[in-house]
Amino acid sequence: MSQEYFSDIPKIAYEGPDSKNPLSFRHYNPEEVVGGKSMREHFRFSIAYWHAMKNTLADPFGVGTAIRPWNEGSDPVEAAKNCARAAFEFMDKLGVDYYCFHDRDVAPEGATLAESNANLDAVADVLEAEQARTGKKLLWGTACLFAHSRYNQGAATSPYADVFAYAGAQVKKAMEVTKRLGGEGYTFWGGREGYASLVNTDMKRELDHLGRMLHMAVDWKKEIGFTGQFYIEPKPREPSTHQYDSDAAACLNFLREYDLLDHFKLNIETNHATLAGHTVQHDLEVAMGANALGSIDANTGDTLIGWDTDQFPTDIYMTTEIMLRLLKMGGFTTGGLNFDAKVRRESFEPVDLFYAHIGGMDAFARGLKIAQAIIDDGRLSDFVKDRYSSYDSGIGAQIEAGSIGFKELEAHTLANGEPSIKSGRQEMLENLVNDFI
Ligand code: XUL
Ligand code: CO
Repeated sequence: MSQEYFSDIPKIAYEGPDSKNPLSFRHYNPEEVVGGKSMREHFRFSIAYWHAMKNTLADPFGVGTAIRPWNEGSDPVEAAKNCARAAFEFMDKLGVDYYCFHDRDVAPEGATLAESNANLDAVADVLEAEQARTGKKLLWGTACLFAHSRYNQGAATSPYADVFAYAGAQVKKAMEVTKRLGGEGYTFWGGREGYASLVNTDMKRELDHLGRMLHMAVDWKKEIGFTGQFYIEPKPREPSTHQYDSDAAACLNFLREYDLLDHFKLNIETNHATLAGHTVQHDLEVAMGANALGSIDANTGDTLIGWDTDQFPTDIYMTTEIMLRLLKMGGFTTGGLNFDAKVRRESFEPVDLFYAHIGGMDAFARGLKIAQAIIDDGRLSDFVKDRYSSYDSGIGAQIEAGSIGFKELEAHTLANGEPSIKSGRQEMLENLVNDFI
């Protein structure tokens, strides 16, 4: 290996809950088996290249603060190659197996599409070599269709057909590079696929165009033999005022309407669900109900700020809620837990990237152990099962089977009288969950 960027940081090891070493895992023990599977297999942790390696920590009020020596240098493609090497050194020391990227995170945009594509190929050579050297893998790739000024009014939903064409060309290349690197998925996050105002927007036409773009991607996937999973990542707003993929339910409706549901799953991001006025567990349940939960962008927001602050997840209640759903689903297949999170601009040193990821991984390890204990205990799921048990036989079973209608419901009610119902016991169950935390 060439230059070391984290020479003063050792490989992060599991030291157990009593360790006082902040550069160690207290709970994430990759080979420890929980519920029949190692922690490493449960989580399939991934770093988000754009945040971990590239984010300068600028905000709307101030310049970047981050010290990131791997991004320095006068030749942008050489700097991008150094960044790629630093990313693998980081993943290796952290013990994370996967990464995710946008095309423009890993290689700089050139003056033309041809130049941008050549830059991407040149850096992909390094990524491929580093993957082979370390065994690390690409969880998913994506195209950045929101940063360049040409996309200021959208990409697939831009009013300008030439912009649609540029975006399609960019997705085509990003898919090819993702395939070349053995990517297990490909994500579509509709950064500016929405509107700032309806005063100048033909919404129906824009939605049709978005459907067209995704169909073209499905066609291209077949043509090049890319077998990774496609994901849509819901988010209600920011940067656009309204984003068409606003939440899990809106995405599923869009996919059904445009006959795309067979080809896509959802990549649910914690704080996007919160911004949509839901909880992450809500959007996970909506996705699971349609058999469409594919992957998770793990982060958290700050309710006092209300922006997409992309903070590292440290809340054990939240990780427990996420892991309860993931265990219920039987775990990831192609997806994983991608830390779409950035350190605060006050935490500007490279070592802060380690503290942040260690914290997220430990929080999920605790969430997993707690969720498994709640499942093993069985009282919570038994309660829910019992709550719906009137549908297991009699009139309930007939309703579920679709074998009766209003006439039978009327006859039943006339004979049955006033229904007897039981308490929902919310507080008792909240106490029960707390007993495990
Ligand atoms: C933005 C966001 C993106 C996607 C990938 O809020 O989450 O980084 O994950 O485009
Ligand atoms: Co995301």
